[in-house]
Amino acid sequence: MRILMVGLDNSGKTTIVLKINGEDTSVISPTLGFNIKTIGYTLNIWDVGGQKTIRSYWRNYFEQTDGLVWVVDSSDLRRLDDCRYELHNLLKEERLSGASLLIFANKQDIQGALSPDEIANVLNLEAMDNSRHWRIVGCSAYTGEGLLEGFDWLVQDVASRIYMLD
Ligand SMILES: Nc1nc2c(ncn2[C@@H]2O[C@H](COP(=O)(O)OP(=O)(O)O)[C@@H](O)[C@H]2O)c(=O)[nH]1
Ligand SMILES: [Mg+2]
Repeated sequence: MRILMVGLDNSGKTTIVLKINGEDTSVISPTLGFNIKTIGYTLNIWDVGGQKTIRSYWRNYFEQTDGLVWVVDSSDLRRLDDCRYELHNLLKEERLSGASLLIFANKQDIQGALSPDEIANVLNLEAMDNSRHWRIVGCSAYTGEGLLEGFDWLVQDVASRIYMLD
């Protein structure tokens, strides 16, 4: 299973991965009944936006991507327009059209952070293609809240499409 984690720089991608890797208990899936690390997955991480975007290079990964994780800094209100633009831009990629999309509304521990519903509104998620499998989950890479719920959904959604587990 190949997962691509993307978002503006500073959204919390590295912190999420450190939290997941540091806490074994946080990755045991209650619905699937196994640790997502044991099923074997590859995770690539990419900062988008500004000059860090090297899209031609990252295109090589798109073809093999089963699950896409888009990470949002829910407290960074000034960059939400950039965030929406970059997300919809990425979703135009033909080769990502089959990927399940998990949106992490991260940094929910910060006072004043927008809720997942508010983030969904601002990012105009309802405007996405009907065929897209997607879900938004509020999380905090600091407390770990929401991380399991999000990855659990993603892994299960991908598994049901690709590996036909039941
Ligand atoms: N309060 C809070 N800070 C966070 C959270 N996740 C990440 N950060 C902080 O946000 C900054 C950017 O995080 P980082 O993981 O480097 O973002 P990346 O550029 O997307 O990899 C760092 O200072 C992190 O400590 C979170 O859930 N809550
Ligand atoms: Mg990083």
